This record gives sequence, C-alpha cells and structure tokens, in this order.
Amino acid sequence: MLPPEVREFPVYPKNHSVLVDASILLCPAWNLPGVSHMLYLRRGALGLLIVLGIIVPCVTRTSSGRSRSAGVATAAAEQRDAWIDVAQKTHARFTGRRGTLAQFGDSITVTRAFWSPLPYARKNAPPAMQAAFNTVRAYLAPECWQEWKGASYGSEGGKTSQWAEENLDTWLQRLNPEVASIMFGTNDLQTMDVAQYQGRMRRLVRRCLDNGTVVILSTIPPRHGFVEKAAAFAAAVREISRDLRVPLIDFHAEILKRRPDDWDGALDRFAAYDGYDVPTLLARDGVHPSAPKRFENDYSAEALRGHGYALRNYLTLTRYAEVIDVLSGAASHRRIEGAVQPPSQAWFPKAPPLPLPKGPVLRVSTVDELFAAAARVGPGGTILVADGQYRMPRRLEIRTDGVTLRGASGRRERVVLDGEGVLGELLAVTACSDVTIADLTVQNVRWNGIKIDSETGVQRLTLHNCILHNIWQRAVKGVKVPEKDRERLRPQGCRVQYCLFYNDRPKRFEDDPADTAENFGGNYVGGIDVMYVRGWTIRDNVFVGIKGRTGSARGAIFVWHESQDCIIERNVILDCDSGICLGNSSKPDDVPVHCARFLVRNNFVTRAPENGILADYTRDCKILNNTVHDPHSRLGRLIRLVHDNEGLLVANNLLSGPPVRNESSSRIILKNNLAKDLTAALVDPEHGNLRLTARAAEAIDTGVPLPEVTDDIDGKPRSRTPDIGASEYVASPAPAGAALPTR
Ligand SMILES: [Ca+2]
Repeated sequence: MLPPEVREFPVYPKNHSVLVDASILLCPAWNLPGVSHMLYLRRGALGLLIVLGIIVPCVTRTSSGRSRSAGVATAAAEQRDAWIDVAQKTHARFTGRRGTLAQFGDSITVTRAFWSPLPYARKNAPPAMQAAFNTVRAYLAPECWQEWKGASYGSEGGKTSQWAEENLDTWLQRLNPEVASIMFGTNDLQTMDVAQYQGRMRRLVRRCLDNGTVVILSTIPPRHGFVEKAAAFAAAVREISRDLRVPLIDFHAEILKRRPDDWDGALDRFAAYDGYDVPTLLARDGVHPSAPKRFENDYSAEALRGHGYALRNYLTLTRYAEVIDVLSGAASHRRIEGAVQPPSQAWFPKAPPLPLPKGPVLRVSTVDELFAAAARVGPGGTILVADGQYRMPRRLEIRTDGVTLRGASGRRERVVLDGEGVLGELLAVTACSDVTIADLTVQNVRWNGIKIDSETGVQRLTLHNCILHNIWQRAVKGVKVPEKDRERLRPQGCRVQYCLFYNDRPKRFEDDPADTAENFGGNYVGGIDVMYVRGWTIRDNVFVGIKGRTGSARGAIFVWHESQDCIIERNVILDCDSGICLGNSSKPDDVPVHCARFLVRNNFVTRAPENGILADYTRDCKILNNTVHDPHSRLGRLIRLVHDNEGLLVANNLLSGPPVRNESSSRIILKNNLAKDLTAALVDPEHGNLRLTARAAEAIDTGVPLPEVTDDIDGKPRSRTPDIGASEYVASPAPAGAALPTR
C-alpha cells in the first residue's frame, strides 16, 4: 500500500497490448521550498524510483496555505457555498419549465446507462442517496429521466465541445432547461489542446448561465493513453467551476479516489473481461465507464468502485438534489415587465430558431419606434423588437413585401404586443407577400389578434413561434375575398407553425361588446378562422382553453369558404370547445364546398366537446391518424361528419371515447378507426399528452399503412406496422445495462 498522500498513475505504452510494469508516482515534497509534490517514475513492483520532475499540474492551495491534491471530495464540499449565489441569480432569469434537466455530452451521456436507470432500482443505496433520489423524483420533469437523450437534446456519441458550441443555442431555445449537466472532453483529447478545450467549455457554461440555465459541470473520466491530458482537462474544468462558481461533479477525481491504480479496464489484468463487463471503473476500451452486470443498479460502496456508470449516476443524483434544494428555496423567479407565463409542457412542439436576418435590420424598443419602423421598413427588411411590453394604441399594419417582424431575443413570451383589452385589431397584414411574424406575443385584443386583409392579396405569410393570448374573437383571422379577382387575391401558401393560442378563461360579455346575448351569446371566439385560402400549412401549434361563454366557441382551427389543398398536422388542441373544423353548417349558396382536398393528420385533440374534428361540406378530404380523447363527451362528436362530404377518407384515427359520428349521406370511406376509452393506456391524457404506452395494445401496430402518413406527431417515422392515432409507439429500451455507448 502506498501512503495516502502518494498517488500512483499507470504508464501506458502506445501499444497497450504490451505490458510495461511502470507507474508515475505523485508524492508530497516535504522539504523542498516552493515545491509541493515530486513526480517519480517507478519501474517494477519493488520500485526503482527515478525522479521525473517537480511540476505538478493538479494542485490547489487552500486559504490556509496548505497544499493538497485537487479533486478530492472535500473540494466539492468547500465549493458549495460558492455556487449557491450564482445558481440563484441565474435561476432568477429562468423562463422555462421547472424540473427540466438537460444532459449535454457525448457517448458517456447519451447512453441510457447514464441517469435513466435511477428510477428503476437502487440496490444498497446509502440513505443520503435515497434521500437525494426522493428529492429528484418529486422535482424532475418525468421525461427527463429517459426521453431527453440524443443529438437534438444535446448528447451524441463521438461528439466534442466544438459540436456543443455549434449547437448550444438551438438546444437552449428548444429545451430551455432549468438545469444542464455538461460533460464534454473525452473526444476532444486527440484534437484540442487544453487552452482550446477550456475556452470552449467556459463559453458553453457562460451561454447557459446567460440563458438562465443553472449548470452542473463535470470533469471527464481518465482515459487510457491520455492519462496526463485527461488530468489536465479535468483540472481545466475544475478551474472553470471555481471561476464561474458553478457546481461541479469531479468524476475524474472520484474515479481516481476509488481506483488510483487500476481504474483502467484496458489494463492487461482485466484481459479476461469483455466490453463493459469489467470489474473496475472504466470499460475494456479504456474510454467509457464500465457497466459490469454484477453491479447492475447497485450503489453499494463496492459497486461505486466497480461500476463506472453507477458512480456517475450517484454523483449526478446527489449533486442535482443539492441544486434542487437551492433552486426550490429561491424566491419565485423574477419576471420581465409584462411578460406572459403561458401554459407549457416539455412535449409541446418546440420551434426551431429562425435564421439570422438577411436584409436591413431596424431595432425597436418603444411603441413609437415600432410604428415608425413598420412605416419605413423596405422590402426584405427586418424589424427586431426588444423584450418588453408594448401597449398598442392602434392597429399596426405591415404593408411591405418580404418584411419580418420578430422578437429580438427569440423569447416569444418576453416581447408582448398588448391591446390591453380595448384594441379591436392588433396586427394586420395588408396587400403584401412573404411576410414573417415570429417570436412575439399578441394579447388582450377584443376582436382579431392578427388580421389578414385577404381581399388585398396576401400571399405566403408565415406566423412562427408566436403566442396569441386572450384574443376574444379570432386569434388569426382571414376575411372573405370578393368574387372578382378571387383566384389572384386569395391567400396562398401561408404557414402557421409553432404558435401557441391560449385564453385564460372562457369568453365573457365584457371582453367584446359586439358579442351579446342577442347574437352569439358570448361564444363568438376561436383560434384560426380563414376563408378562401389555398395551400396553407397549419402545423405544430398548440391551442389551450379557447372557450365560449357557454361552451360553444368556434374551432381552434376553422377553415371554410372554398378553401383548398391545406395540410393541418401535428397540432395539439386541449380543452377548447371545438377542435379542427373543416367548414361549418352555414354555407352560402354561392359556396360549393367549404374545404376541398384537405389533409388532417397526426393531431392530438383532447376534450373538445362541440366537436374534436368536424367535416361539414367538404370534398375529397382526408382525416388520418389523429388521436381524439374525450371519453365523457357530451355530444359524442370526437369526429363528426355532417352534410355533404363527397370523397372523404377517415382512417386510422384513434378515438378515445365514442366512435365516429357520421351524419352525412355522402360516400365516405371509414377505415380502421379505433374507438375505445384508452385513458389508462395513454401517457397523460389529463394534460393532453395522448402518446401511447405499452398498454395501448389495441392501437399499437394495428393501423393500415397509408401513403399520406409516413411519420407521426413527433416526426418519428412510422413503423412498417403503423399504429392507430397520431403517435407511433416505440418501446423504451431496457432501463439499465442496455444500449451502452458505441462511439
Ligand atoms: Ca407500430
């Protein structure tokens, strides 16, 4: 045994199949002034010692002046007081959903051996670990145990800190995690020097903190063939954690603490073992943490020095629980003046960020600047609106081709155009094409939130990542197009995508003096209502709580009057009176049908009592693979077909509740729809998450293949045996041991 202060590192020749019985010893230098440690090369078990040098990379000096090797457990304990303050201040800027934990890293992170097994079994866990688990289980967003894995969540095999730097903004925008654990470096060892690596890691941490995301930083494990460099990388990360005062998981030190001599599964002494099944902390490849079967889901002291992923899970769980304690003790987070706090669920569609503006940019931060910019912006120009609340005195018109009006921060809830409950119309697009409105909120409007002056010829409008909140007639309204010149003027090729439509409560009479007991009874309210449109795409939007005073609101999505060739897909509609309406029962004589050649697929509709999906005067439309959940539906109209619907195909829809209600006498093909209350077999129908669980056997693999449906509501490809409904079920891999990384 070596004395406790002496650390030993094995020496590896380039070709590690050749055993060289040598190590480097790191020993305290008791007598030499200015030198804390000595480095020796030791050959042979008896220890022929050769002095290599006196420079020791990993040394910290405590406030008492006493030197010790860095990375031992006490370092993290000492550090805690340092990071609490920064974590709380960071969290004050946080705008996303509490309980979200992102894991940014490479193969050591994307594997389901990391983090995902924890909820299943924790044999021999010490009481402190069990307490940490209870804290985390009560706090963590459930999908962050298993589902936040893969490149789009910031983890992929073989990736480097450079990849992270290139993609971090996208991840932050998409996930907006409350906390992010970051571990990169193993794949940087061959390609980067320490300074480059440290610079990148430092920038990653800073950008997370700027986002309001609390960072838990991790050192990399030691690596076979890169012992000194991995140690230097670990030291670099410790330094960042000290400088930026973020919590640290010192995986490198914790491994060396438990296995100073034989952490490396590539050592010849482990030649009898294969792959991950090695009884030390690194696998046979000398790169990845080990995962020996005998310690699966075991957190005994013995397992923590014999199962590399168990050790990482233990360290991450306990550190994250500390962070939760700090964050949940913090005061409720600060709000931007006027910022909205919309309903949010981690599985709601997330908008990809828009590309940077290409043409001239006008930056505005006041109402006056906003109106002035809209008046003078040239074709192709961009108006970037700073975070803040804009009390709008009148309707703002966009009248110029190719203009983009967007929030500067990309945070739609922070750029609020507010009608304050008195403005009739807030934003209007008039006589122009190729306009984009993005990354902002329109709220508190009596009639129309965004008005398309369709009679003036508005083409290829894109609404992207907007919030429409408390709009009391129509959030998006496209009006009639006069018969003269209709083919030229009708709005074509428009997109409404990644928008959130929500009202805080059902409509009241005082919201809209035009909606009275004598005419609409307080029910003249809806989401998107457009007429005479062609070639629209309405996808990846969320609609929550669009309700009339007495439960008879218009559709969340309502398209009518000779509209043609539209796609309505991947929308989530939750607790609205009426879901997706192709047409309605009032049809003027000069309108032959309301909707022709529409494709409605892969939507979730939960509790829309007036009708989930309605076809009412349509021609050659397709309603495919939607999931509609409303088992206690008062009218039984999960899908309702009424009046003429010639050529309608209704197939592969999952109706969790009453079956298709067909009141139409047209030739309609009803094919392979499933009607059954699947409340217990869906992921979270109470909150509108209608994805299938393994219990939904009636829906899994029982669909008919349809050429129009090649993916699902999440964009996942359909299996060869497609499921019924909007979501294709994919079995979760076994929780532990399975799916270990390949680089
Ligand atoms: Ca399937």
